[in-house]
Amino acid sequence: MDNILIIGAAGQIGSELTIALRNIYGADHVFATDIKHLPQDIMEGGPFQLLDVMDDKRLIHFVIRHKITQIYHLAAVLSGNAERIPIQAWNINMDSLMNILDLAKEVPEIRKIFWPSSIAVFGPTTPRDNTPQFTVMEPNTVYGISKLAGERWMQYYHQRYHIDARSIRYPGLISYKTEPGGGTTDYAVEIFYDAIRHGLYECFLSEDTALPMMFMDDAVKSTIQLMEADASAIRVRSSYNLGGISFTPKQLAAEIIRYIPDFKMTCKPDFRQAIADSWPRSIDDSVARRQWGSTCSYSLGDMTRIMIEEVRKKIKAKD
Ligand code: AKB
Repeated sequence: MDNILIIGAAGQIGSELTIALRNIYGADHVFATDIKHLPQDIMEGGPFQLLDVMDDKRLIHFVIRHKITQIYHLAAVLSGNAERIPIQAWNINMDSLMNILDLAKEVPEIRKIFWPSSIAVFGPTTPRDNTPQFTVMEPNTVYGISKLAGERWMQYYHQRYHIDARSIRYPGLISYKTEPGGGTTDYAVEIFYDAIRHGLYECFLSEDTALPMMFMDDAVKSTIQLMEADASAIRVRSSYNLGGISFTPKQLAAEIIRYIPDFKMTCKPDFRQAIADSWPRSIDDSVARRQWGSTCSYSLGDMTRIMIEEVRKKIKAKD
C-alpha cells in the first residue's frame, strides 16, 4: 500500500489534493504537512505534522518513519511575492525541490514524486497564443526562472537516477476552499469575494489581459490522473502543459454580472501587469491529452456559477 506525503498541504492546491487523495488511498495513508496549521477538516481527517521542507534531516527521518512511497511537493513562493523577495524566493523554491529530488535518490522506497511547474516558465519571446509544449522559454520573473530550472532538474534526475518525477505546468488555479497567496492570477479568486461582499472590485491587471486558468476540481483530477498513469506513458519528464480555460478580467466580470447585476470592476494595473504580459494567453495541452489522457471539463460559466454559490455560503457562514 502506498503512503503519501503532501508538502504544503495548507496551500490552495494542497488543501484540496489532500482530501481527494485521502478518499482514494484512505485517510491513514496520506500525511499532510506544512509549516503552518491546516484547515480543521484536514487536520482532523488524517495524519498531520508541522514540517519544513527546507529541513532535510527531519524530512528524511519523517519519510523513513512513515514508510513514504509518494511525495507531492507543493510548497513555493508564487510570482508576485517572489518579485518582492527575489533571492529568498529563488532559495526557497530551488533548495526545497533539490531536497526532495535528493531524498528520492537516497530512499529507494519512494516510488514517485510530483512537483508543480507553472505557465510562468514561458516568457515574452514565447508565442503567446496556444503556447506549444515545446517552444522558446525565456522567463523574466524570478518565479518563472526557478520553475524552469526546476523542470530541468526534474528531467535530469529522471534521466540520471531513474527517479519517477512527474509535473504539470499549472495555469492560474481558481478555488473557493483556500485562497491563493501572492500570485499574478489571484485576481480571478479575489474578484468573487469583493463582488459578493461589496459589489465592487479593483483589479490589479488591465481588463483585456487574457491568461490561462483552471478550476480546482480539474487541477486535482488531472494531477491524480498524471500520478496514476503508467510510467511508460509519461514521456515528458520536465513538465506538461495544461490548458484549462482562457479569459480576461472583463470577460470574468461579465459572467459575474449575470449573478450580481450591479457589480462594477475598475482596473488599476500594478507591477503584476508586466508579469501577466510576459505569460501565455492560452495553452496547447495536446501532448498531455495524447500521452496520459488529461481532460478538463469546467467552462468559464460552470466555474463562475460554482464560485458564486460557494463563496456566498462561505461569507454567510463567517458573518
Ligand atoms: C501565479 O500567479 O504565480 C501562479 C501561477 C500561474 O503559477 N498562480
